[in-house]
Amino acid sequence: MKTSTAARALAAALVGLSIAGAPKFAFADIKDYEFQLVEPTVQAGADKVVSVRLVNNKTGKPVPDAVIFATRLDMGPDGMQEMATKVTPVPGTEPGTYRFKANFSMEGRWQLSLGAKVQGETGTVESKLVITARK
Ligand SMILES: [Cu+2]
Repeated sequence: MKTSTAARALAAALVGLSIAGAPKFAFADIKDYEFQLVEPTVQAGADKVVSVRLVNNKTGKPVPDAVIFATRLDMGPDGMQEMATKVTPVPGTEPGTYRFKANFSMEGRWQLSLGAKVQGETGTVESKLVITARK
C-alpha cells in the first residue's frame, strides 16, 4: 500500500515535470505569425490579384510553404457581410508571398479572412485583412 502511494506520487511528479518542461521544446508560437497585405488597395473589377505576405514577427522573415485552408472575402467592413465573393489562389511570385484572385465587384472595403497552417507549428494562423477597392 505504501509503495503504490509512493509510486503514484512519483508518477504525478513526473507528469508535473513534463508539463513544466514542455514550453522549452516548443518553437515559435503560432501567434508570432501574421499575414500582411503587400498593397492595401486594389482596383475594383473582375479578376484582381491580392498579394499577402506571411511573416514571423519574431524574426521578421517571410514564411514559405504555409498551407492555406480557409479564405473568405466579403464587404463586412462596409456593413455588407453578405456580399461575399469567391477567392482563388494563384501561384506566388516569391517565397512567403501568397496571392489570390477575386472579383472586387464594388468599390469600398473588403475583408480577406485567412486560415493557415505553418510547417512545424501546431495551431493555425488566422488573419483578417482589410483591402480597399478603388475606382
Ligand atoms: Cu458591397
